[in-house]
Amino acid sequence: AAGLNGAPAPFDKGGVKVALISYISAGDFFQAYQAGAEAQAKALDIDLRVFPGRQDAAEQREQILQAINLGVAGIVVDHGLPESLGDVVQQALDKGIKVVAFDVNLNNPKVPQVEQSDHELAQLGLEQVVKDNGKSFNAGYVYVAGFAPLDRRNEVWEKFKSENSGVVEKARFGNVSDTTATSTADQAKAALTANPDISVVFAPYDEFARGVKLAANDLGIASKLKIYSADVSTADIQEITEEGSPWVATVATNPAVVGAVSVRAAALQIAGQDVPHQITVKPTLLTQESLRAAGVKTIEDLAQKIPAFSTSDAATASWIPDKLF
Ligand code: SR1
Repeated sequence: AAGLNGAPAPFDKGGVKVALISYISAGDFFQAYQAGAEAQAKALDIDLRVFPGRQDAAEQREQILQAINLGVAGIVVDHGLPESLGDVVQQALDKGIKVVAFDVNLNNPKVPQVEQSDHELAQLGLEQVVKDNGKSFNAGYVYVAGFAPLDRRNEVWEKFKSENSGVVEKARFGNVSDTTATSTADQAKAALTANPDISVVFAPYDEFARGVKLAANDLGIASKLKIYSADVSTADIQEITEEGSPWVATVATNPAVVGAVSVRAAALQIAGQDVPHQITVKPTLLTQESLRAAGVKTIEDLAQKIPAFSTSDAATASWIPDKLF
């Protein structure tokens, strides 16, 4: 380890051990998040230990204990179930390990919380829904309770429905697993077959939207449906912009930027510097129309056109390199 010139201890010497402990690793969002965390760690000469997520709460707990035993200086906890993490995270804090949480409410004043401004994300998506469809339509809604970002987005959906009596939720479904898109597709097929009058699906997670699109294509109803999502990846951009795609808008951050912000928040704490308790990376509305018009084909294209897709000013300091993408 070479260390960083002008950085505070222990980053002046380098090789600081940090663990990234995820609940989910499968899917574009989580792979890009991890890649961003790795890029930021490399720039800080951090020895990042990545523990893969397998949607297994017991394994994630065990991984936190393993990280404590490895003698890490910091832990980034990416998603998970708060009820199975509270006590092991407290053990880490008691040992002086700095902890950052992304999208899991650890409810601990010592743990900064990173999120993508999920209320705003859902609000922007639903404003586009109204712009395209008015305030009276039959909807499908994809949701799985218990994931902090989905629960926050759900609060906005519930409020939206209560304020718009013409919006009727005809079906609710969803699954989060290592095969989220295909299992959601099976459920969507059943829901859309049983409710042929659904014209809008709010699917605020890209794996959900991918599943609904698969179902719509299989059923031959893509031209009668509009899908609104969260998240973006190069593969998503391809699916949104292809001819005849029912996936008409998404609201997203660059997940790699969010991964980088999470590692920076851990680094700042390890260096003894202040980090706000709530750290937000703001999302941007991306419509099918705007992506096509701008000729955007990849996340890299987005990063060139929209500054928020290449970097964030959250959790920065003069000694932290933050131009990574
Ligand atoms: C199962 S939770 C999935 C969400 O986590 C991140 O916040 C992404 O935006 C994704 O939509």
